[in-house]
Amino acid sequence: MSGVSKTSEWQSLADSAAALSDISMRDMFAEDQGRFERFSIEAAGLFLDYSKNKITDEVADKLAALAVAVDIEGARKDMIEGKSINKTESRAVLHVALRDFAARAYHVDGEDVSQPVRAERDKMKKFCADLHQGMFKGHTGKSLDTVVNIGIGGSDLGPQMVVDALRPYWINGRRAFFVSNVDGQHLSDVLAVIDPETTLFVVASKTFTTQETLANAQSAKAWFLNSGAPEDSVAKHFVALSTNEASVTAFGIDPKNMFRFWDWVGGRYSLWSAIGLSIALQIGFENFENLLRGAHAMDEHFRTAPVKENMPMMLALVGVWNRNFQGAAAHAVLPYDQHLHRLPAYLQQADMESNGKTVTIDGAPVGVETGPVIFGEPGTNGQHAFYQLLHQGTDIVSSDFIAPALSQSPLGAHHEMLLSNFLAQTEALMRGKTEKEVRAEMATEGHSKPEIDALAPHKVFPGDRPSNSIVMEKLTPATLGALIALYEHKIFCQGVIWGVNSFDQWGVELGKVLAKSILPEIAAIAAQAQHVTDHDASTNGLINWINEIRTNNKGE
Ligand code: G6Q
Repeated sequence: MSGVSKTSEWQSLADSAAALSDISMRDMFAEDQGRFERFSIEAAGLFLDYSKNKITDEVADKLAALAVAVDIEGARKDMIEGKSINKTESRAVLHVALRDFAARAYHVDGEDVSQPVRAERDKMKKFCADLHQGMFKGHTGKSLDTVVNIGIGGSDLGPQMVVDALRPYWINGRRAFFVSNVDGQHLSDVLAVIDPETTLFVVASKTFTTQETLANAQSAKAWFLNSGAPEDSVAKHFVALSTNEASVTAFGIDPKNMFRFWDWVGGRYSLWSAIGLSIALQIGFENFENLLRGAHAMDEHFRTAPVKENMPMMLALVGVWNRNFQGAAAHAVLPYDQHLHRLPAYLQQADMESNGKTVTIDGAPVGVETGPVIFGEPGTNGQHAFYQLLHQGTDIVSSDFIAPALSQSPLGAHHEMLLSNFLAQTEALMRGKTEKEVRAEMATEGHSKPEIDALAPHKVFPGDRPSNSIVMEKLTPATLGALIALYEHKIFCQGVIWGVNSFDQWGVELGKVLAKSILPEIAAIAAQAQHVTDHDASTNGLINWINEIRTNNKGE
């Protein structure tokens, strides 16, 4: 068993969960008019209501005591002070330094990193200005109005999610595309609709060794040169975002067209760094800065607020309550804002890659359930798809509902309809509908007793399904920045509670290594398809089946 499950606070929470098993949230609300006031927090332009979770004051106190027992405040201090908290990779974790515009110093290995951070941000700012004002032009003298970001994972999901989320802030006439998948269809689809003379390729890769990104970047470069562009014009159409100057240079990108960041910026925490260049080019540098400032406002709240008033901490603690004491193995992210349609995918990586771990930071079995499965879709689309399971499935799924009070694009009564759906869903999940209510309703509607007997069980909603609501005035660069930082810190706090290292991702390595060994065995890459026997029977069988088709179809 891990450290945390042995603490008296953990045991005491388990006792509370057992004691509350016969009490419904519906009753809790009926008996206590003050839940909303007590179980809500406002900070950095966001309002969190966590009252629709099966908690009491006693549980909230015990959760806060758990946070103290695992020394969450000490862990937070260690992160901000640049200690090497990512122990398995011997790295500091300092994405907060990237969005601090004050003169505060951040030290990594005794060196203040705030100056290089500022210098790189200034370089990005100048580049954006030059490109937007047409001073940085393509090789035929045309302005570059299109950006193709080539990256994957942390070098793709964040920038793409933010660019989509901030569509109302797009600079008129500019286009941004994101290519990540090594599936050639992804790049081909984009190349089909862009003009090489007006396109800037932004090759985003922290390591600059990632197979998918390098393959896409090489193919994009070949396409660009095939369009008739001379070799020396690559400098005008390709820039790199990376920590690896040698590989950037070897690829053929001039280091003066390279925007740097550092190994203390984790891939999935990197949109605030040079990795945000595609965001800044699409929405303007001032709006990019506002995104950073919004995140910083949440950082300041996270850094200074006591546990029970601390939004990321309470979101994390309620998440632990649902995951470990209420049996919620899955967590839905449900943005009621179409522009946040990539937020579930972004948080899937942020959360699952960070906390999908089975050993503690010291390598011992963790002994408790860790990160839940994260999934989601924008409301109201999800309502017509998977909410059935949220309401009546056999498993408890917790959820976050996210909505702006005001729309960026008001259109008739659309936003009122959207908001009413968001609020209705959280109420329905919490209250449910009893058999007695179903029967009474059906009787009022004039149904016969046999009809009621047959249908009533299907129309019962158990309720007691936990949800958080996160609302804001409008989805702006600043509120989006705060929202992302909220989740980053929530994930960090949960990692501290479970005792895992939230900043490594060894679980993605094995597949990469195996893919390298299979690549030469795929026909058309192999000079001649061999009968493959060096894997398990299933993998061998699939390779041989695919190879047979591929060797018979020489067009491939
Ligand atoms: C994120 C991960 C991972 C990474 C990609 C791309 O935290 O480390 O998703 O971002 O594998 O890596 P590169 O940026 O090095 O190409």
